[in-house]
Amino acid sequence: MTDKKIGINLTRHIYEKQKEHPGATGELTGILNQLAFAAKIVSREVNKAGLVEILGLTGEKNVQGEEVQKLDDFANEVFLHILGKSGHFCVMATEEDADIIPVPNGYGRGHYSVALDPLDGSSNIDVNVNIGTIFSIHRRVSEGDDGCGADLMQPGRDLVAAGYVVYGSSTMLVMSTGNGVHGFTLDPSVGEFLESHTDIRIPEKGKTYSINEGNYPYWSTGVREYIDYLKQKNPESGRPYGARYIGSMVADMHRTLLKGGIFMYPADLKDPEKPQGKLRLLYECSPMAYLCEQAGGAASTGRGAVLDVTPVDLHQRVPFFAGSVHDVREVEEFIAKYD
Ligand code: FDP
Repeated sequence: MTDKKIGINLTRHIYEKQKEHPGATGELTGILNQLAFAAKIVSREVNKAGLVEILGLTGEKNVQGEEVQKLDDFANEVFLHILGKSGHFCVMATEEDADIIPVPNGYGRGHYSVALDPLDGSSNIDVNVNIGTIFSIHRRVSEGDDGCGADLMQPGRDLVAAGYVVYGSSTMLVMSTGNGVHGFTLDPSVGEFLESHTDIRIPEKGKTYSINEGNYPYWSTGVREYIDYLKQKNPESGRPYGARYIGSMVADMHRTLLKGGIFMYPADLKDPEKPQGKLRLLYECSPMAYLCEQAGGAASTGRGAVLDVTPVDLHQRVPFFAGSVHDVREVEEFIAKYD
């Protein structure tokens, strides 16, 4: 029998990567297994969402002032329950909770912190469009028993692992532990994530741009000039670019990782309360930036690497431009020139 016939599951993949690091304790393997388990539970619920009473709003608003969907709530509970009791973490944070989340008593504290967007792209839930989970894992920096905010508020450069799960035409887990980016597709018949995309590399230059263009009047001059430029006819440089925007960060980034191009959520003047754009640093931009760089791409705030931003707030937002190196450098040039 060959690996090709049976497939390599996530556990074996992580185990084999771990063997390349003699000092590894196996804790990261345990973490990724628990994340995969939680993702399977959420995937099961997403797949039958139209059939059971789980579509729609809870009637509450989250810390960001956004309407909470029932599936948002469910995914948040599943991930916190499973990860909180895994013994691997000292503290957690999610998009749904204003403050850091302590690990429940009686389950031990581990050497890591985790920040999560349990269900990203919530506005797409009710219309059966891809949604996802994003996770980022840092090694704890505090001492003592319980972890604290400092364990979470670390630059993306110090991540030890990050990834996402996309619940789409199939459920995929894409992650990196600092050795490239690898993708695993859930085989529902055996209930395992099987390796399907080894060492994902982002093409150096893309053909598509991905942005909510309805926000055009609210962008800076640099961003508007860049988008106008992408739409000009210039076959030698591959323009005009095609447009692709799902409005679900995980799905848009998944396409960008596999096919190249650029995904953007710039700062805009639409909402004075969100002058830095919409996407959150800790559990959206940092982990996606980590994956981009691990796949040979780039991720920028427009003025520097996202991974170099030191967080000052748990739910901080940053402008985000990520994907093919050529395209990210080009938007940076426009921003430097016009803004
Ligand atoms: P959503 O509001 O549906 O949860 O950060 C959340 C997010 O989706 C991202 O997944 C997505 O890229 C972005 O917001 C979409 O925002 P716009 O609706 O403003 O385009």
